[in-house]
Amino acid sequence: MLTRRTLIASALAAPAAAQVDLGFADNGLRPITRAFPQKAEMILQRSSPPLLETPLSVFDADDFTPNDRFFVRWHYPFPTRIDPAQHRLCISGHVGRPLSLSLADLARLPRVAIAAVNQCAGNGRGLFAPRVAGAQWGNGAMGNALWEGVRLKDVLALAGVKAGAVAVRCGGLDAPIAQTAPDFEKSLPIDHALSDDVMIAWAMNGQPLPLLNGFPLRLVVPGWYSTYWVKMLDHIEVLAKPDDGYWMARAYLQPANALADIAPDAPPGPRVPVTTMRPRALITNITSGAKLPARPFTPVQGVALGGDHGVTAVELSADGGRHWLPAQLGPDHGRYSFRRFRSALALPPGRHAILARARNAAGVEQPLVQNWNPSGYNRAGIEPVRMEIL
Ligand SMILES: Nc1nc2c(c(=O)[nH]1)N[C@H]1C(S)=C(S)[C@@H](COP(=O)(O)O)O[C@H]1N2
Ligand SMILES: [Mo]
Repeated sequence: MLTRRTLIASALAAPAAAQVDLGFADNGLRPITRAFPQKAEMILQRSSPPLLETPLSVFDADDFTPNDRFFVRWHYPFPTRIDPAQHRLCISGHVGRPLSLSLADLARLPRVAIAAVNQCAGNGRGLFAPRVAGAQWGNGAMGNALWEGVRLKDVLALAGVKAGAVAVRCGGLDAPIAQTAPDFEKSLPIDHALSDDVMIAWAMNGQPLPLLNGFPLRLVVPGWYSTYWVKMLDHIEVLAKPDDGYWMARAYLQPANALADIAPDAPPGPRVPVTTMRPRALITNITSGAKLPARPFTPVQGVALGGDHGVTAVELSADGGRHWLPAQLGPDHGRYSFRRFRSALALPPGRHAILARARNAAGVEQPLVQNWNPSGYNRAGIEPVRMEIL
């Protein structure tokens, strides 16, 4: 399965000129690109290292996001040529037996497959008001895939985690250009690293990982933001003390409350690492600003994610949240997957703001008012779609 050499040739070539309107009020149009290997049409946020966003219409077509439309995010340059036969995953640190595992070694462990949403902690950042610095994503810095591989805990068991371990730090083949910049490494608390659902994946949607999505191996941390889903995974270090590295101690911190919400003019206050995702529903068949012909019922559909618990309900409102109508839910691919919803609303001619609200199995529901924080993380509020019936 992992026999071919992957080559990225024209990856960093100039983008095409087409523009797409993401519905930003004052945040500009985005160029469309087809210039990246193993990727079809994507919204270009940055060429190098690449930031590629999935157009919302892709989520309207399927519960699973095709690999060639799946978003891409890198902090640092990464190798563009990887020989899977030479790749090794090294396990070191607070273990009884340090290991260097080939892909063939990993393939001998019990296999698992989990459908899970990979969502950037900054998904929707470009919609924050007031605006915040960082990649100006619309809501396409996410995707749903069936991930296949092995459990992290089974790999750690091979190495033998010693008593007193507190965290598991993971890193990949990418590296900063400046020697002084910190390597991109992320840690999971030991209890989470040893939980059943955290995976080391080599395939998504039945195919080897695309190079840009982490070929040949990546961490998959279902229910947690994708900053932890380390790509091109090549080293795992078991730590006997908390990770004080830049990417855990200084970056990806959010206000220490459930919604990561803080007033724009408030002092920073206590902060905690970004971890679990919250429920979200996004309407995918109507874009903001659409003008649609009048008909008895206007179809409204989209995708929802439940965060770290499954989606239990999606409700729609066309009157600012006074009345809610339950939408019909599509197939259940497991608690971490996208769940589709569909309904039809009787909308009279005029302007409307359609609201879709998701709830998860823990009873967490999307708030009407958007949360805000200066890093643009954990966007969780309802996303109104403003449209007009002619
Ligand atoms: N090695 C490595 N892994 C990484 C990153 C990175 O910069 N390097 N970025 C993380 C972040 S912030 C995101 S949003 C996801 C994006 O995953 P994708 O490119 O497969 O969509 O990768 C994560 N894993
Ligand atoms: Mo991210």
